[in-house]
Amino acid sequence: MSKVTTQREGNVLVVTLDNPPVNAFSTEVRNAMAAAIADAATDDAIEAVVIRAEGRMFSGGADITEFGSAPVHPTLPELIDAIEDLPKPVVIALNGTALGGGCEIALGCNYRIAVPGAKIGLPEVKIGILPGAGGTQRLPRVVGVEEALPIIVTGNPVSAQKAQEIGLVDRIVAPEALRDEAIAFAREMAGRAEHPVSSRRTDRIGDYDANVFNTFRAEHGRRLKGLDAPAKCIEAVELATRLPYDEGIAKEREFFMELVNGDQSRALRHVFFAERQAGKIDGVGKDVLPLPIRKVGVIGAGTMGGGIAMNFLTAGYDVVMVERQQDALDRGTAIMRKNYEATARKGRMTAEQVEAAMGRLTPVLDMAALADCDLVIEAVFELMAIKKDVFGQLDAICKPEAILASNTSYLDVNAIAACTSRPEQVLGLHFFSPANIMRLLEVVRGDATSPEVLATAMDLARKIGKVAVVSGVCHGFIGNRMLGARQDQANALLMEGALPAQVDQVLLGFGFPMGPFQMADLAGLDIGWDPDTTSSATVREVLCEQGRRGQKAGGGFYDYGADRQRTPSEAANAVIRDFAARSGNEKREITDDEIRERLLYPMVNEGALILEEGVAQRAGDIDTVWVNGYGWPPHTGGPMFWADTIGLDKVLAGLERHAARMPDVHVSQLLRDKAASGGRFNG
Ligand code: 3H9
Repeated sequence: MSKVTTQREGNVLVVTLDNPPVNAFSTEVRNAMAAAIADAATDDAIEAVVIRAEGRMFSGGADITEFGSAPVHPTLPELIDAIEDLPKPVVIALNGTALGGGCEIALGCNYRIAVPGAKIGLPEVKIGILPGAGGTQRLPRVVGVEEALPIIVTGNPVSAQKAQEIGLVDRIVAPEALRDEAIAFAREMAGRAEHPVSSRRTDRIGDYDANVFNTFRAEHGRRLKGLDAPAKCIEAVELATRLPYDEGIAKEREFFMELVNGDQSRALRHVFFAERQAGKIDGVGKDVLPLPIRKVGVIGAGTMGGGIAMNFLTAGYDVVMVERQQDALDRGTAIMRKNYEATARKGRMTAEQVEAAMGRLTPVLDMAALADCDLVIEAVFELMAIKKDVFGQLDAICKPEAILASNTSYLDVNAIAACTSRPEQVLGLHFFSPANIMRLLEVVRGDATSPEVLATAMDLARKIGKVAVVSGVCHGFIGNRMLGARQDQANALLMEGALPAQVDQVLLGFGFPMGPFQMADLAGLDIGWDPDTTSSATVREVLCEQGRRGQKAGGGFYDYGADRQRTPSEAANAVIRDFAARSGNEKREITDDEIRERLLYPMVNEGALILEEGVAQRAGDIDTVWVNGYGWPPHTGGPMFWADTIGLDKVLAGLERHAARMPDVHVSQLLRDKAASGGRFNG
């Protein structure tokens, strides 16, 4: 079936785009649309055009899969120019989301109408490019510089209402009336002699605060540091204020080509597709339908349990939350309410939504209340004996068809499943703290976990807004296992003469939001530390014994002031130096390059082992875990994509160079093979 069709409605030509799933402007679509516009130009019976779309949105923009190959004519900018140059009015009817090229095509039309639920935006910056089909030059001319800058530089869309306020949309109409209203609008405009043409408008662009660009750069400086695309976006908008349209558009094209062929955009496009690919489970086809989930049980009302429960409450599920003591239950419930209220204060929830979410929560002390839950997730203490006990009880209490999940971060899900009479209905659902905010969910597939249960977990993850990645069973699954490889080296580096601030700084410089020792301080050094059995055997133990239990205690690897700012700690460094002196290592100057290689190459190696063992389905899944759960900078694509980019032979050579200092790192055969053949982890 054709992806673009035309219908005549009297003197109006209706051009309909139908290219599921997101109506992307592929080569085929661009060709067909250009042909329709050419027909409209030559047909005297046609006095106006309506562009509309079928499906659940208007368009997700250019077809990103076509990036990286030579542009094919008509390009999107050429198509949009043809629409703008048509000497007959063109009305676009936005039936929903219109992003990137979808928004740019709207800017090329004379009139824009939208349904109330439409979201309109230019998210190109999020995939490391700028709007390259006129967006940076037309949008400021239509809405003014102050409104255009955040849309282009943050990539966040605006609602139809906001779009109308700023002049991006002319009318808002009900979805069921959209087609007819668009035709009526086009007919109404057909009689006029003049129509607004975005590229020729001068009424909105001249009047802006001269400091707007510098203020914007200063306000967003930290978030945009190290990224190529946002800087180019700002520059392009600035040029729109200074250059004639044709010259501005030539600069936009130049910037676009530079960015789209750069490493950052390649990496960000990889992240985009890897996240979507991660939702697909090898061997579980679309014919495997998810099981119905209406009521969810959560065991534990601590930070983790409460955060997990909030995900489901927000998404409209009924939740039963179980604790052993009334005061712990009350405390947990109060924190959840406080978190919701904070969200409401930021304008991201209404007071009614807060009450509705809390109204769906049933806090209880008795596990028997879980009997009719469709899914129960336990977030109790991370000890196998306790988990086994809980699963044994759940098996007896829960209805036979209920799914039982553990939020374990490290433990053997197969051993947990074996305590039940329904191992096929048991799996791991590993949330990341704070569980109501972090996007990652590791779905841990036990040997016996059924395809239906896996499909249900992936479907649920999508419904609660998570990026889900399937992991096999191993100690720490994908994320924590690789984190362990990094932490071993971070600790070893301290014993060889480095200090926490130097190690952390290297990762901050790489683009991580925090380094391993900052992270340890934030989590608390006393996780898993027992004052009764402490033996002063590790730096961490001694720091805990000294009361340096992390940021919450005012000190850990660093000292913290009242503002929670870290400063290097003489006391902690003395402990480290003392251990280093007794380690037998010769103290030496360690370069930042060595630190980066020692921290990151063993992670890549661990990722390769994880792939080799089949724990992860694909390299992109590992990247998705690290970008969404551990702050790996997305513009480098995740550990495996980054390794592909710098070259696997280089990674292998680095591992071999440092081998004597890393006796526990066993180099993966997969890495060796790929390095030898010039291969990549990601396709
Ligand atoms: C652009 O327009 C450039 C111009 O400025 C200049 C050009 C010269 N292309 O996300 P979903 C696939 S740049 C190709 O699950 P949702 C996606 O991979 C573009 N494929 O749906 C998935 O495939 P699969 C600027 C795309 O409803 C399927 O569609 N635009 C594209 O949750 C469903 O996607 C953007 O950056 C695409 N543009 O969300 C917007 N978009 O089924 C990028 C999606 O095989 N897209 N696919 O896994 C999005 O943000 C979301 O996909 C959207 C829908 C909000 C549209």
